[in-house]
Amino acid sequence: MHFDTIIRNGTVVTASDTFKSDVGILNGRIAALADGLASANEIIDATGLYVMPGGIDSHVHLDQPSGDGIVMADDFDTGTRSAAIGGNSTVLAFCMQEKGQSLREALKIYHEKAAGKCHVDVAFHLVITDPTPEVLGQELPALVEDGYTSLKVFMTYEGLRLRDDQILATLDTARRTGALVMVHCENEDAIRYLIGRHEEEGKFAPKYHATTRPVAAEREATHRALSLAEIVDVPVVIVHVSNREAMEEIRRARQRGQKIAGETCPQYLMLTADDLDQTELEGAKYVCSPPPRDKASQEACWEGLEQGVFDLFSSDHCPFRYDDAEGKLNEKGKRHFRWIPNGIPGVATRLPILFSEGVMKGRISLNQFVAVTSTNHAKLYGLYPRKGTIAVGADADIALWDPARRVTLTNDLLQHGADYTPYEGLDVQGWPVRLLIRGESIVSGDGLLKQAAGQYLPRSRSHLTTRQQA
Ligand code: DUC
Ligand code: ZN
Ligand code: ZN
Repeated sequence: MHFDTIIRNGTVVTASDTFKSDVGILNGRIAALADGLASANEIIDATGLYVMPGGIDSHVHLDQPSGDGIVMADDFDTGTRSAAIGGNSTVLAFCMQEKGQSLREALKIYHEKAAGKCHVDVAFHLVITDPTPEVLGQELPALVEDGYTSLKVFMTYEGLRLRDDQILATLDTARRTGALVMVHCENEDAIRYLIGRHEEEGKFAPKYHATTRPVAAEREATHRALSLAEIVDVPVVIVHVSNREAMEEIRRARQRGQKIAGETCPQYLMLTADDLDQTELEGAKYVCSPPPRDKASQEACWEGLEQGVFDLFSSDHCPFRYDDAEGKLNEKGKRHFRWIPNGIPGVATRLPILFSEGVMKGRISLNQFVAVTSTNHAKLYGLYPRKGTIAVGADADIALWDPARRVTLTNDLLQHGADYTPYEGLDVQGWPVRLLIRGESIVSGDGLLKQAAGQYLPRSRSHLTTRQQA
């Protein structure tokens, strides 16, 4: 058989297996996994490299309106460029419904933002901020049929948060339609109350972002979200879990028999609230929600990854420039933590950090790495088996990893729109030296070889909801 491309002499790693094999690629798909493949237009020598599914980052914010005068640092061009540099072949971005807006209108806008700009494949989660009877009764069911099979709801942020009855109604629609709901779990009323108290006490520095969003506010909301899901009998994903108490809520709900998924992110393994407590306004760089906690919370999140409490390791890439009037240091943000936009960049650093800190330091296996960074994302969000694995018939979305390559993370390397990385100066071992998407080489070395080759991906329903449906 003659292939377009053969990847030769590498070690293939999937979520379940590690084996020596050549990979034959034809028409953008994996056509053969066997030794001694010989004939192809292009032969890539992967001696000493791991041949892994391209990363799938299912939690990425790009070109999202972020409040008065605040501009997100990445659009679909820079954000997906950075994703590719970091070894990702697919990202799932959020399409945010404005109040009063139909979901179709919102999607039209986001498709226009993305059109012709994406360097990796892209799909959208819907963010439901206005769950009117029309949105839940008509629009959402039709959109799930059209391949928008997941959505996010917020329990925090005035203007975004849903009340419990609205969450229940949204969950119920998800149950009927087979959509998968992601929940941002923090108790808004508690946070509001604490912000008020901090204001009375004259506490305005970035570090108070963390003290106004305590673990108990996340734990309580996590428990409530899981209880609401249990009441309606529907799966949910608890996103960006930062600490042990919230994680244990997930474990307990599973023990009760609930079908749920959990996600954690690099910031909860690598940062703490102390990073927000720095001279001048440097701490603003680390403001995200939920906030990074403490060393014990980092250990808990590692444990959650090792033990499978977390299915997903995502970046929650939500980039703002630091030294910028439209970013972290906007005029109001300089005076009060409450106006510092929430979010940090991380789409390019997610995989190298977990590879280095997790695989190379012996905390997780190579197969766990692939599961939590790619395969589980594909399964949970309706892209499997086309995406997320190395198997005959799958898209040839392949990252070649050099486990020996040492890199010091610097902002310039990441090619995103932010003017900083929270991980500046971090030494990592292991790097994605080449990325193929649907068989085409997109990244080699530190540069993009091909521009805007990404495609939009309509999705099937989640493995979690299809098993649940009667
Ligand atoms: N939640 C996210 O998922 N991302 C950024 C901000 C937030 O609150
Ligand atoms: Zn969130
Ligand atoms: Zn997010």
